[in-house]
Amino acid sequence: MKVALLMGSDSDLEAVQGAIDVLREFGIPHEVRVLSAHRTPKELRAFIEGCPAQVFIAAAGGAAHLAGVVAAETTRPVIALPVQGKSLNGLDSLLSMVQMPPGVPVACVGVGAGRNAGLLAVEILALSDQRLTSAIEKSRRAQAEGVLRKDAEVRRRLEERGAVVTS
Ligand code: RP5
Repeated sequence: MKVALLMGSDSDLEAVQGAIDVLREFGIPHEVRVLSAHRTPKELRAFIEGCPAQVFIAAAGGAAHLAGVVAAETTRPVIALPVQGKSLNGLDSLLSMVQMPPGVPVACVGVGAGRNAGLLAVEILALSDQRLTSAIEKSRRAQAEGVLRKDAEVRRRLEERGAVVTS
């Protein structure tokens, strides 16, 4: 198991799904758990102590302490994934996570940015895995080709409408 993916509630699963998808795409062994910094603090600590993961992803909403609590219990990298809750469009989760006081850092991706959390975990693992580095490079090339195909398609449609698309 390389990545531990923790979420504070099962209601976070939708936001976390993008990270799970990425880890599957890159063939990264991972474990997904619902463990809360507030509601199950003892179980959370026990899990981190026994967990062999090299990277943690911690997703939570509201007063989102999960990532900071995980980071307090380990020196391995922790990626915080703020989840949009019912009240403040996720701004509460984002600020709770990104504003860690000095000494115990977490990396923080955007609100609901599950895929980026997964990709960042893969990039950290790739530091010591050339196969993963190559896989990331291949994925970036495919992504760029997708954008260039859209560029050509948009330009073609605009040309059809008589819009000027070259300077
Ligand atoms: C947080 O409280 C969880 O991460 C979740 O985003 C939020 C709400 O939890 P539920 O009331 O949906 O279980 O701890």
